[in-house]
Amino acid sequence: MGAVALAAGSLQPLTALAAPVPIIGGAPAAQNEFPFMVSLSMGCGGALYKKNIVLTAAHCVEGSGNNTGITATAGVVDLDGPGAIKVKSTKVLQAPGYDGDGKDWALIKLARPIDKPTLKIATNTRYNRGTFTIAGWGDTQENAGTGSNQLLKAKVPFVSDRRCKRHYGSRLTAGQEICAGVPRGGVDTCQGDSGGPMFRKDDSGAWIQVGIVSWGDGCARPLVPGVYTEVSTFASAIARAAATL
Ligand code: 4AZ
Repeated sequence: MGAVALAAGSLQPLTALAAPVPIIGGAPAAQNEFPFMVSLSMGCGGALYKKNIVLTAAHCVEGSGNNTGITATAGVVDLDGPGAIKVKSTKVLQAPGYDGDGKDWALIKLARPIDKPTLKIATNTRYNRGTFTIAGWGDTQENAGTGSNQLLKAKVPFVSDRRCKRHYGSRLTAGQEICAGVPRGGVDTCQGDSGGPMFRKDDSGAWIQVGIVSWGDGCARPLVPGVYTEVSTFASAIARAAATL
């Protein structure tokens, strides 16, 4: 669905009782730490691809065409806090050929530009490795159903297609999907994080988006990675689609 649900799982350390945000493997993001993060009113996350275009997941939208029914909220970590920038959508473009299996990307055109930094997307497989950052306002536990008002962040390592298929088998569309997760579980995206970015630093130290939160079996389960849209595979299609909006 929406934001990055940094799923905690149920095994919380006792010290978590005293901590302000008792999320295993997750932590609150600082104001302006990820200025490209967007919360979408249908309960998904997204990232500013252009100042007036949000990149999100295809499964977060209902098709393509004029659409003024989505509100994007940016510029804040606290969705209820002051200073939130809220802009309505004008159009939605769902990945051509999307049928629920792979191709899980979509673009949302905004009624006006948001004056925040954009997040560049990976255009080749070079950064499809290493450790990724995930962020979002999604559920903090599997089946919590509530989401978080605060933007949360966590780090998850790349998981190879071969290892990811040990759990998902042929349900994983290798080449269109990239997996990430901690083998022991406890850190993950979850419902409400869908559409949000998975990103890392590139060689110049700039954030680069390598994934879009897409799906998984539950959240933060041991040996069950999260599945993300492989952005590099769709980079040219995304650029071409954006140019038509
Ligand atoms: C969801 O339902 C969802 N653990 C998103 C991410 C993951 C699972 C479910 C990955 O939107």
